[in-house]
Amino acid sequence: MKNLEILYTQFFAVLSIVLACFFAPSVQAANINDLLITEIMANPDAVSDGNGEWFELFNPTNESIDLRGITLSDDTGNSTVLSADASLLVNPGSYFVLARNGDSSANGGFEADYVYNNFALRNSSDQIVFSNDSGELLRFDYGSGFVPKGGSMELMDSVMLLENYAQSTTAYGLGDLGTPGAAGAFIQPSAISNVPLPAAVWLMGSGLLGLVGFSRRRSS
Ligand SMILES: [Ca+2]
Ligand SMILES: [Ca+2]
Repeated sequence: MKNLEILYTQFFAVLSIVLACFFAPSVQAANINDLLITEIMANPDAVSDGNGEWFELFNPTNESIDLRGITLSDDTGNSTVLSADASLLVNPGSYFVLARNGDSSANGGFEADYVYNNFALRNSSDQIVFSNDSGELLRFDYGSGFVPKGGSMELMDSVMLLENYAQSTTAYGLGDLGTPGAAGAFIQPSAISNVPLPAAVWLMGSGLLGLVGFSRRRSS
């Protein structure tokens, strides 16, 4: 009877470990579509649009996301490939500012993380689209009435819906309103974990417990 109990425990311990290995979920790497477009300055007032337009990304995951080789475009002919010598990383929990002009003495007074060409943010309606060879990865559309003069629109939530953006109230540089590269005045999206606690951990744990129970019975 004791031998049967030991066999029974041993069987379930091994079964648990086999199941844990079999069903262990693959860890999904953070991707472009995890990024949030947290701020858009389409119509600066302190300087020209050609100098002062920018938009901001936030990486809410716990992994760096590489923008290198990604195409930034709209639906009306603006298109540019984001290039870099090595990588173009948006770090975990960090903001990243893409701008038309990286010279802080000419762009209204902010630091850009990346300067793009052949991409403008129209003051009426426009799109910000990130894509690669596989297709679109991230998209934001805005229509007429969205863009204020001399102020950015900041995301107040973790969902990129038009109604979740509001005009910034914080001045930067020459006096336009916005928080390029920093948290805004509103509730900011918080960093989230993109790696869920795998069920395998629980299964493995139960398997190890089974083995512990087995060895204890043996020693007793
Ligand atoms: Ca503009
Ligand atoms: Ca900001």
